[in-house]
This record gives sequence, C-alpha cells and structure tokens, in this order.
Amino acid sequence: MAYFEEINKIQYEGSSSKNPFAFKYYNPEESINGKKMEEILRFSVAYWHTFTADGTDPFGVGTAIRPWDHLKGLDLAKARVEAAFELFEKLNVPFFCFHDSDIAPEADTLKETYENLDVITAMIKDYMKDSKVKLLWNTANMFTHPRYVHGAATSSNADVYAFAAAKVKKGLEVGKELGAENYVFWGGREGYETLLNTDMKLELDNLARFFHMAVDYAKEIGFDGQFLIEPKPKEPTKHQYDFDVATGHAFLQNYDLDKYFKFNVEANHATLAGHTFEHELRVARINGMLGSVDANQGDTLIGWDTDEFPTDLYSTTLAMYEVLQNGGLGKGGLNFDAKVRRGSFEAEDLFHAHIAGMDSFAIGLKVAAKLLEDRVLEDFVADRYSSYTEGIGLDIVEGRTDFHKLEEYALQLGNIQNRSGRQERLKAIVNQYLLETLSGK
Ligand code: XUL
Ligand code: CO
Repeated sequence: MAYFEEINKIQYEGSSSKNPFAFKYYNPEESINGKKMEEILRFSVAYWHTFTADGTDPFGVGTAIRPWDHLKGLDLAKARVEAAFELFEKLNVPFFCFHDSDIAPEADTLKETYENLDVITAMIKDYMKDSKVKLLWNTANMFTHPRYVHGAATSSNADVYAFAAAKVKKGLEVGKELGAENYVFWGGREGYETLLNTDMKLELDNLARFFHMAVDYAKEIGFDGQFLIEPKPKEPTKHQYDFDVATGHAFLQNYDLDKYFKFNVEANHATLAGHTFEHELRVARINGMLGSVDANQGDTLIGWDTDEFPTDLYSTTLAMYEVLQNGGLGKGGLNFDAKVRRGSFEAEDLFHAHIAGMDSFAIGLKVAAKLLEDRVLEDFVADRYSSYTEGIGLDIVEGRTDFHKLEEYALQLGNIQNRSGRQERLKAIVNQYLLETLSGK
C-alpha cells in the first residue's frame, strides 16, 4: 500500500526548477572534492518527528493528518514502517534513526515491550533487505514514562537504573541486528532540579558505570557501532549533566570513557547552551570527538528546543565548513532531528520540510567546499597567528620558553602593535561566496 500516493520520487532539477517536489541544490551524484554529495552529507530521517509525533504541544492536541491515523498498537507500528520506507525511498535519504518507543509500542511489562520490538525489528530488517537505506543510530527512550521522573542512569532509584540498563541492552541487540552505525545517548532526564535533594557525585559515578557497562556489552555481542553522547543544556531538567560538548568531554575524560565515545552535536542544543552550532562542532572536532550531527535549527526569539528544519544557509555553511575540515563524519551523518510546524499538518509537508533541509545543507556544503578550496579563511587565520611561526612565538609553541625568558623578552619590548581581526570583511566574503554559489557561478 502507498501512503504518499501523490508524491513521486524526488529528483534533482536544479535551481531554476519551480517544482515543489524537486531538489534545487541537492544533487546526490554531484562530486565535491572527488566525493559524491550523497556520501558527504549522509542525510537521515528522524523516525520520532516524522512518523510518531502528531503536533501535540503543551496547549493543544495533535494537528497532524497522517494516512496511518486510524490504526492502533502493532498495526499502527507496522503501517509506520511501511510509510517510513516509502518516504525514505521517495526522498532518496540513505539513513534513518529511532528511539525504541518510536518503532514499537511500550507494553505493561518489559517482556511484552521486547516482544513488540522484536516484531517490528524483524519487519524493518526485511524492508532493509530490499532497500539501500541504513540505520544511522538507534537509542532508548528513557524520559517519557513516569518511572523516569528522577532520571534513568542517574535516578535515585536503583530499580529504575536496572530497568534503563535492560532497555539499553536490548537497544544494542536491536542495533546489531539492524547494522546500526552508531548508538546514541541523549541525556533525557539525566540531570537535576535542585541540589537540596541530589547526590551529584553518586549520580555522575552511576552514569559513568552505566556507560562502561554499555561499552562492555557492545564488545560482548560484537556490536561495532560508534557510541555517541548528544549534549543538551536544559529541557527537560534544569541542569542537564551533558550541558555541552566541553562539559560532556570533561565527563568522558574523568571516567576514562573518551576513547569509546564521540559526540552527536545538535544545532538547537548548541544555541540553547548559549553557543553557536559551529562552536559546538569546532569543540568536538578539535578534540577528535565529532561523531554525528542532529541537523535542525532553533529560533533566536524562543528559549526552548523548537527543532525546526534547517533553512539558515549561513549556519549550514559554517556547519559544513567544520564537517569538511573534520574529513567528513565517518560513521555519522546529518540527522534531521526536526519537526514540521504544528500548522504544517499535511503529510506532504513532511516532504517539503526534508527537501528544504537537504537543499540547505547542499548549499552549505558547496559554499564551505569553495571557501576551503580558495583558502579564504585559512590564509587569513594563518596570517593572523603568524607571530607564532618565528622568533619568540615559535619558541612558545615549541616549548622553549618559561616565565623568566618571556619576562626578559617583554622588558625590552617597545610599543606593542596589534592588527585588526577584520570580522566584518570576513563576513562579507562569506556572503559573497554564498551568493555566488546560489547564482550558480
Ligand atoms: C531531544 C533530542 C532527542 C535525541 C535522541 O532534544 O534531541 O530527540 O536526538 O534522543
Ligand atoms: Co537530537
């Protein structure tokens, strides 16, 4: 059965196309630095936003009209799998991601929940046989059910901790079965509301123990996906433990976990943390920890996680600049952890949203590649730091100085000369590259 009958496979038609169901900039076959666009961008559909969510918000019920609305339970879960593979094929997206509870209904007992998961996992595996779509990552939902009121791996209740461990154990088995390239831990309710009732040290120690057990179990069953932490500063708890990449990195290093994990950087989480998307990508990249990306965008006027589809070309350009300098994303990808607005309730909006996101990242990729090819920012930055390539600067970076030597040098200095950082000039150049790419030059 077809769920999106009126929609054909989305093709690349170029920037002059007026066809809403066509890519204007994303040309999967186009070669950028000898690699296909498709291979660099590694787009992924987020199951939860596209097949499970219905537009419910704190003020009102769902608005989404979906062809599977009349179904319930496992029938609904199966219809969503059918619809998902139809959408993946039609959008030509190579990956998808899910939480366990997105694909199969949670039952009253863990055992029954496992049974539901097994049915749907087998069905997905079957669909994957006839499709080139792969699983970018899966994860466990350890935040919706009331049992996680005080967290999962940081819960004050050891029974909840054990339950969460069982869920992740099953998740790793499902990940292995479906050939997942990564396994994600987003903090969920791993955080706290007030120190008055919180043993922070025990919670963090327990979280680290949990991650070590996950790593051990992955080894035991031969799951070779990359583990990823997805930082977020707030929402749902006031103080999320994985606040941002730097905080998460310090945690991983403290507990000897950094060799097993990388980061899944989400744009909207970066901005909630008071950073730019590119800042978080840079911190992960320079530490060799950039694993994957949740590609979305927030709203500068709104202080919560709006998870909009990415359309800001400046942001996609600077993000792809980091990704290219990282040598790509390895096993990671660009996962649209993004939802259509509540007012965009028709099924075809799911296509418009993904097309917009894919075209936006395709433009970002092209502009970033050109900027790098012409060494626009590299040459400027190299020149800006040129004082470290000779004389006292070279002595500093090569470790030949101490405070005595630097004082001796400083005492004989005359007037210190600084040079302009030229921020406005550089921004204008980025704009120029963007506009040239958009006009097809
Ligand atoms: C929550 C969020 C999650 C993770 C997966 O803000 O981004 O959807 O990506 O649990
Ligand atoms: Co996310």
